Amino acid sequence: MNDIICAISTPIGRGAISIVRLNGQGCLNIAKKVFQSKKINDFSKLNPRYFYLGYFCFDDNTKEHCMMVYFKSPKSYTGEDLIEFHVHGGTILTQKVLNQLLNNGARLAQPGEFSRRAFENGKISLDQAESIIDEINAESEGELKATLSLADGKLKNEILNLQNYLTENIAQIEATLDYPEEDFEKSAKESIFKNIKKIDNNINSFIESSKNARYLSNGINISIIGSPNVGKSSLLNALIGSDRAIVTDIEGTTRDILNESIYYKGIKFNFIDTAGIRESNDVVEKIGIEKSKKTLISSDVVIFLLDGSKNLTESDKKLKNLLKNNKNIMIIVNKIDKKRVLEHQENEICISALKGTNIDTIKDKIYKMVINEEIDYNKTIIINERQINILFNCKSILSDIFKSKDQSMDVIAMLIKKLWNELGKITGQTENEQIIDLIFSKFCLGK
Ligand SMILES: Nc1nc2c(ncn2[C@@H]2O[C@H](COP(=O)(O)OP(=O)(O)OP(=O)(O)O)[C@@H](O)[C@H]2O)c(=O)[nH]1
Ligand SMILES: [Mg+2]
Repeated sequence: MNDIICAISTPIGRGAISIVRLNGQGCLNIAKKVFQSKKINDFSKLNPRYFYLGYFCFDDNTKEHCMMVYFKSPKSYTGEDLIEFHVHGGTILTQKVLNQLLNNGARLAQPGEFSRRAFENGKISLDQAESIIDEINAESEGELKATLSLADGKLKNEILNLQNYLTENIAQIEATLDYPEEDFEKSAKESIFKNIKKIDNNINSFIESSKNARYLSNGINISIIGSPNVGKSSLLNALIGSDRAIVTDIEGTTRDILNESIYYKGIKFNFIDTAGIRESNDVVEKIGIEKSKKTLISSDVVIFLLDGSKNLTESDKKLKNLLKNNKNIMIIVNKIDKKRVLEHQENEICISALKGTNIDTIKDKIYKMVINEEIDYNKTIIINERQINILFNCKSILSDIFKSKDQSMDVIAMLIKKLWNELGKITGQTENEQIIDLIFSKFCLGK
């Protein structure tokens, strides 16, 4: 039987409430020693999920007014008996409550140990555990939305359905092995490959949904590149709606990279203002220019900014040439509040960073360029890298299955079993112990 563990489940520091968790069969025996309430005569008859107001009692005879709630196995987060003490927030007090539980026989939980027990007791699958971590760490509204639906077990259920489907196929193959007449085998093979095609379609749509994963988690990196004085820093300020970058009419004002982020339709847009690119003898400016060129490589979108009130300069022409093979490039003509001198540019967007004209058009265009279509959060969106890798492994097994059409039923059955196993890694059914350990070690203490 698992031992009794405890941990502070809320962030350490000053706050209105702190929650200390105590978990494991027999934890009521510890609670009995430290908690008193007028409402409780007999701890074995506690009302589950009921907030008891009472006192947490310390060995030095001091008491803390607090609440206790009891979750009876199996209806708890971990599937085991679980008690939460809701005490006044504060580092010393919360630590004192924890120490009292430790002194009465509980052990300090490892990070993620509550969730690990939930997994071992079948309360959550591995993908659900991962979506809980991703949910806690979510950095954008979009990432949060994607993880919330998975935490409910949507992916787990879809994977289990696919596995059941495969199990039926394996059963069908085994039946043909018992009746090796050729006709029977041929028709069985046909129906099996039809089913495998359906599974392939499902995996494809999972992979398709994960295409936006990187952008949901890390955001879109957008660098603003151009010759000196075209208005790059002014554009950054207009995009983020704040005077973050220094703007002057002196060429070479920006000498270092400047990063600022905003959220647009739930996605994080990371804008990078760069030093104007030109031939320069100034040592500091030269370093800045080299950095500007490097940011090009790590950008998802490059805004190439031009000054509409001037003709193309030599440095504009060189830059245009440098950028011509870049795929996500936006040509933006700035300063349209002034008389237009610049010749028309292909696919240009005209703006005035100074007056704030057409700034939202840029944001919309970036979203469409990268995300392609509006994200449908009702679909299963897989954003977890481990799960995405497994899907690619499944694709490669599927391609082996398709190639095995002329092989014996034994070989086909072996490959289908391999696919079943690979899918099981997503839910944790067939994942190896080391990876499971690694996943739970990413949890915070008390979760
Ligand atoms: N009329 C007008 N002036 C602008 C506009 N955008 C920027 N400017 C002016 O152009 C000058 C240069 O602007 P910055 O934003 O510093 O240009 P930059 O590209 O960051 O320049 P460097 O950092 O030196 O490479 C400033 O005087 C701005 O006020 C615009 O849309 N219209
Ligand atoms: Mg600048």
